[in-house]
Parts: sequence; structure tokens; C-alpha cells
Amino acid sequence: MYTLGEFIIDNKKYFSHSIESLLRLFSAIKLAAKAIHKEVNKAGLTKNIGSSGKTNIQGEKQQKLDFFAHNIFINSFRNRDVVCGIASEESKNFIILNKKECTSDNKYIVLIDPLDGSSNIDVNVPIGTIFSVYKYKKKYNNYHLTINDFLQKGYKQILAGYIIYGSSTILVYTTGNGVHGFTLDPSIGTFYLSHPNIVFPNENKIYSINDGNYVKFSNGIKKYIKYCHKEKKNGMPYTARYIGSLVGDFHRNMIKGGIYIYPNTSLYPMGKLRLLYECNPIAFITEQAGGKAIDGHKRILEIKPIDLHQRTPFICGPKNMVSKLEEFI
Ligand code: AHM
Ligand code: MG
Repeated sequence: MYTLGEFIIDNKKYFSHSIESLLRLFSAIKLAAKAIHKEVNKAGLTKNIGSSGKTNIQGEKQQKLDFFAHNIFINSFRNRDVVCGIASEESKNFIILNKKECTSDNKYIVLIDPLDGSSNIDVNVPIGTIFSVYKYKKKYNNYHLTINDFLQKGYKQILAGYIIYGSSTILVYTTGNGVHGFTLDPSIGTFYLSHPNIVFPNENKIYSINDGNYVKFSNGIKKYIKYCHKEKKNGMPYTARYIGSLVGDFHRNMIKGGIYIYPNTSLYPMGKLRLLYECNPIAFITEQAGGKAIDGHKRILEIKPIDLHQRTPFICGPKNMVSKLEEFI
């Protein structure tokens, strides 16, 4: 059995940044993931389920476990001294860790959705953490962190991944050298390699979209859905699957072959999902798994961010399915 730590060390030649930093980043991510796994697993038994009674910057209800996950990640990164700033879905402004300045050791920027799909916690549906890591770029002789350090284009990510808390807890990541998944053995608290080199399969017939929004979609999206209703793939009809938890929907689609679509709607004219800590990391993984991720027109990883919490329409999946949808758009 191959642990995550062993795998990283054995593949260090494929990572162009400091391997020690990567191990320290993962040390923080693994610790936080295990703490959240433990809490999510017993959510029905503790007072940690349900709404906290507060709303986030997007005006959405925050769940108690959203706060828990946010705090766990902040503390975990703070104690590893490898990250100088974090932006989180649960915090309006970015957070500076430890000191006001980045140093040459402590120079990574993390963007995170600590617990995505958290409205599903109370009903035992898979939820996930999504993370995205960039290198801090020294400006002149100045190590002072600014908002622009967080507003980098997605193709500059050096590490991205997610943790899915489902029937088992799996950590999936890429550093630009393929996509690899590690399943947590909760009895000893270790992540073992279970899904090496994940790629979208050739046979793709799942489409995932919130059909309840149908009347609010553009004509192109409506036509694509009609196409999926009518068309057959090797004699078999397309299959609709949507659980409303991005990590769960994406993970299934990447393993089984399917497209995920959250377009702009009349309710969400800019789309619903957030570019920096939801779409960019999933887009990086999509491309590394042989797929394509677009906002309907443009490659997600090339969008220049202008706001920490900006939204974007999001379409990701196997290249052939995304290209077909583009024909309709
Ligand atoms: P959240 O970050 O507030 O949890 O919202 C993001 C979630 C995604 O996980 C999911 O894909 C989407 O919202 C579902 O939205 P909808 O319920 O509108 O289909
Ligand atoms: Mg989210």
C-alpha cells in the first residue's frame, strides 16, 4: 500500500517547486481533512449540523460545519508556516497568516472552499473541500501581501485538489502531472493511493445540471439538454445525474464519464459557482484528467479574476462532450 507521503516523494522529479513545501502543504491539508472527516461522519450525533444562523458574503446560509471546516484549515495552515495568505468562501477578505509579510519559505497562497455543498450535510449526501494553491510572487523587494496575489489566473496554480467526504473519504489532487486519488483508512488515519492517473473514460453518457432551472437557461443550453434527451450513445440513452454537490457530481463524472454544467441563469446572471476556489481548481483537475473546462466561451484557467468571490458559468467534462455543448451555445 502506497501512502500519499511516499507517492509525493517518489514523484518529486515531476514537481518543479520545493518538495519540502509540498509535503508541508499536504501535512496541513491531510490533518484538516481528517478532522473534518471525523466531524462529518458523526454529524447526526453532535450539535454540529444545521444552520449557524449567519449568512456569508454571498448572502447564503452558513452551516455550523462550514465554520468548523474553515477554522480547521486556517489553523492547520498557520501551524505549518508554509502559507502566507488564505482566501476562503467563508471570509469576505483574505486572511494573512502569522505575519504581515511573506518570506521565502512561507510563500504560498491558498484559496479554499472549506466545505462545499454544505446544505447537503443534514441529509447524508457527499460534500467536499476544494483547494487551490499558488506561489506568491515577490514584487521588487517587497513581500507585502495584496489582493492581487489572490487574483491570479487559474493556469498559474501549482497544486489543486478536493477531498470528498462520501462513502469513503478520498483526496484527489494534481500538480500538473496527472490526477491521483488517495482513500483515507480511518482506522489508522492514513491516505493510501487508490486511484492513480485518473482520466475521463472514453465512454461518456452522464450529464449533470439542475433541471429545475430549465426555464432560466439560455436557448443553447436548453437545446443541449434536448439533445441529451433524444440522443443515444452506443444504443444507450444519456443518463441525468445531479446531486447538487459539486465535488460529488464532478468526482462521479470524472470516474464514470460525464459533463457537469452550471450555466448562467436569470437568477444567477454570472453563474452560481465561484471562480477562484470552486471552478479554477476543478478546471485544473479536469484538464489534467484529459477534459475541458469553459465558462461557455472561454477556458476557465485563462479568466483574469477581478474579485475574490466572483462567480462564473461553469462547464467541465470530457472534451467530446464539452465540445458538443459548445456547438449548441
Ligand atoms: P455552496 O458553495 O454554497 O455549497 O454552493 C455550491 C453548490 C455546489 O456544490 C453545487 O454544485 C451547487 O451549489 C448546487 O446549486 P443548485 O442547488 O442551485 O443546483
Ligand atoms: Mg461552495
